[in-house]
Amino acid sequence: MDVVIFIGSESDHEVVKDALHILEGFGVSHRLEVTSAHRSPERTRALIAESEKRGAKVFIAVAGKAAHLAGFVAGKTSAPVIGVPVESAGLGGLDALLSTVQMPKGVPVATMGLGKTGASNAAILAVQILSLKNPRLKKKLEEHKKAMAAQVESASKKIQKP
Ligand code: RP5
Repeated sequence: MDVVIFIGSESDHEVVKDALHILEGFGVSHRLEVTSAHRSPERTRALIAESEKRGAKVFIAVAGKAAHLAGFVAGKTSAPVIGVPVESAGLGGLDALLSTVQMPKGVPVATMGLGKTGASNAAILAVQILSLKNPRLKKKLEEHKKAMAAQVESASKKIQKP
C-alpha cells in the first residue's frame, strides 16, 4: 500500500472521493482511514506506525477547523506528508489552511488548496512523488497532462462556434 489518506472526520469523506478515483485511475494502492489529531491521537499514532510497516510511501491528511492532522502525521513520519485543509462554517477554511500550512521549521507539510480541488491535487502530487521511481506512473502522468491540454483546446474551439 503506497498512499495513506487520513480524514479527520466522516464529514470529510465527500472531500476525498475524487482523489480516491484519481489514485484508482493511476493504479496506485491506497488506504483510507478516519482518524483525528485531537479526538483520537493514539489511533492516529498507531495507524502511522502500522502504515509505515506496510510500506506507505506518502501520507495525505485531510482536516478542517484547527487542522493539526497533517502536522501531527509529519511529526511522526519521515515520509512526505501532503495536507489538505477543508472548508467549514465560521472561518470558511482559512483556519484549516493556516493550521496546515504554517508548520514550524524542520517539519514540512506540502499544503494543497482547500477542499475537493486540494484533495485531487494531493492525489496527483502523491502520484508524482511515486513516479520518481516508477516509469509506468511517469508515463501515465504525461498522458494525463496531454489529455488536460487537449480538453482546454477543445473547450476553446467549442466557444468559438457561433
Ligand atoms: C475536523 O473538524 C474534521 O477534519 C472536520 O473537517 C471538522 C468537523 O468535524 P465534524 O465535527 O464534522 O466531525 O476535525
